[in-house]
Amino acid sequence: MAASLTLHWSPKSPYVRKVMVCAHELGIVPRLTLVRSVAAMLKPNPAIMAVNPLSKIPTLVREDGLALFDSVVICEYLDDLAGGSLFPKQGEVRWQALRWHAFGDGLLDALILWRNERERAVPLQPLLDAFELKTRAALQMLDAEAAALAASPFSIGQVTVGCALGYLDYRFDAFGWRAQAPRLADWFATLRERPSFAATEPIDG
Ligand SMILES: N[C@@H](CCC(=O)N[C@@H](CS)C(=O)NCC(=O)O)C(=O)O
Repeated sequence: MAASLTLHWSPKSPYVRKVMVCAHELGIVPRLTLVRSVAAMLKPNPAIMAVNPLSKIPTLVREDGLALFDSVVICEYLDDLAGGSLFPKQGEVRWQALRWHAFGDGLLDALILWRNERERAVPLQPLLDAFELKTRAALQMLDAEAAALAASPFSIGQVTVGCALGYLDYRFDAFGWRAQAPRLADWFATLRERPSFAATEPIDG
């Protein structure tokens, strides 16, 4: 029987969602043992730190004890394990996939810092303004690339951009991103219908 993999997991984390979307796409969800893990910047979690000193999720622990992180590495590992094509090996499609992957991750990093700042007792307004400016610009760029996102082979690029948009829905509902990026919104509406995305909608709890 194939070795099982333990994933430090939360239904709220967009980076964990990337991993789960990949696992669904690759048909290897049954190989994952999910361990509900709380990772909070202000409260390092000893259970995660035992395998990942950075106390971040996702962290994947193999049966031989090796812990893999972060989501970038885990997603590629799962793709390799399953013989998938979420990480195109060569050509222009590879660079486009990696570019969208990096961009989606960068947008998520900004959104998470934005949310942290927003929730402070006295947020720094110039920082909030800067995150909003970058997010609007990111949406503008992705909206211009909506046709390319739809036409390119499905890859880690679409997975990650989709998880970033899902996080906007989850934590920035009032921001109304769809009105700023209508073509992207249409693309995302189709993406959300994929079983891998439908099965991993963020939830509280
Ligand atoms: N670059 C990392 C980011 C992971 C990350 O920041 N995860 C958050 C949860 S959404 C976390 O673990 N935060 C806890 C912390 O920063 O201490 C990845 O792609 O996996």
